[in-house]
Amino acid sequence: MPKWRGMAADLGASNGRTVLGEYDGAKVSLAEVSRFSNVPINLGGTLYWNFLGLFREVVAGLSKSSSQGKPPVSLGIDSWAVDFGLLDASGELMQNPRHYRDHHNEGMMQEVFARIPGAIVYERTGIQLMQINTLYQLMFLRLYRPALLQGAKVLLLFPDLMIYFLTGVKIAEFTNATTTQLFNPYLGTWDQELMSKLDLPRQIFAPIVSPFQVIGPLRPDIVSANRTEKLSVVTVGEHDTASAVFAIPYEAENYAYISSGTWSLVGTVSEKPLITELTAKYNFTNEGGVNGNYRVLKNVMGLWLLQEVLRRLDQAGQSFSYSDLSALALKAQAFECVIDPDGSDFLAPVNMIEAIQAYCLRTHQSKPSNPGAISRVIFESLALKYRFVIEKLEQVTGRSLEVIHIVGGGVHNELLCQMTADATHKPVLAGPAEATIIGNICAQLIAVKELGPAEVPLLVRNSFPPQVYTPQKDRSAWDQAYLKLLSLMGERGA
Ligand code: LFR
Repeated sequence: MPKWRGMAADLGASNGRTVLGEYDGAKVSLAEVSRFSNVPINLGGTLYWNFLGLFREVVAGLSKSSSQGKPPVSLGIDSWAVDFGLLDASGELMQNPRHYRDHHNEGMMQEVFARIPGAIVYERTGIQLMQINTLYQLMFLRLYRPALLQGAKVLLLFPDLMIYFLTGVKIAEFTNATTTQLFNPYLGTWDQELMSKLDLPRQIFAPIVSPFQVIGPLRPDIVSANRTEKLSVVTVGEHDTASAVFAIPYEAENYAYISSGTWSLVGTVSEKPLITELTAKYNFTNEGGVNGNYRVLKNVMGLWLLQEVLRRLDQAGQSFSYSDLSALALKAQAFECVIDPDGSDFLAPVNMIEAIQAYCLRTHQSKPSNPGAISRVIFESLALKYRFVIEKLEQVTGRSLEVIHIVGGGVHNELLCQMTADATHKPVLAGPAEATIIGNICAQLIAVKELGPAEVPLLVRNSFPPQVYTPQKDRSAWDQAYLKLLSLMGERGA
């Protein structure tokens, strides 16, 4: 019998899972209960998440584990950040939450900056200026859906929306709240002044609650239908990246991390937010961490590029898996082309393959013409971009970052892990792949007083030992390709 059993509901941009975590006093182990795809829906030209379907899946996961005789005593929910639902005065969901890649967000940064300069928005929030942020999504509503915004009583970010429909309690979990770009880390709360200046409703933001708190039991209707009497919902790092970084099995403090999934979040951890001219110049974000610290990081476009290539190939009747593409990339010519993965052409293109080919031609390079060549360009370019971000991180923190921890699904991609070590000339410690779920489970263990926050890295290391990748000795080819990336980005080499 384990000492404790809890459930993590982890909602990712392409699929979600419910997973049981068990703790025996020395190690954590995981057992997947359910896995479901998360397919956004284009309805009338707007891209939405399927909130109702995802909610049903989370409840079904709880019900399944109880009926298998393994009822969890707690539940923590995490998902991507920035997206939200609005509730009206009677607590009804007014609209399915929109997807951060919905094209209506285009141009909204400019609308905000016409009212408050971007530099001030950054200074007040420390959050990278990115079109996906809640702030810009709200600007769209304020300008083009004013009635919706006026009728809204409460705004809840995605996991908080789940928590509300599970428990009836309305909160804004800290780590996720910071990603909205409406949280002021100096004030430690919502930035009312920013909201007023943009004429956004100030009263719709819920009270901010930190991780490790017990929120309460499930609504009676859910309990009786699913035999979940003993379960409490607790707050974890509801932002998936916060949970993933919380589970890094680090030994010394001087590490960089890459939380590698649909996005690659490349950063380091800081006790205080770092908001300086230099962090502004490189658009580093300061997202709230599970421990109340801050993740100084940048979003790199990540495996989204590959996911979209796979989707495109599939549509064209060519079915490949991730490992097929990695194997083909390994055999493809090295350094045929370099792209800046964060070029705006790659955020939501109709056809990722064509977008990459057009970029290469436009920048006077050859056209990668088969799946292996395209995948190789993606992997090499990601590894080079990681190097760029880590070098800038060292510059803005004034710290030398000696190792790189890679966590998240990208850990399974051995080629990319090795390329990351080679491109950066730093050792890589890869794992755990399930960092988000493990971080979610560990936060629950803290909430129920089984564990202290400082014990997490060692517990994770003992439970899921990371794999080491050592950089190859000859750095010249990578260094040359790096100069190419810098020139594509309009940066000068060191
Ligand atoms: C990763 C992630 C990133 C966030 C992006 C959009 O899943 O949460 O941290 O920037 O998704 O929310």
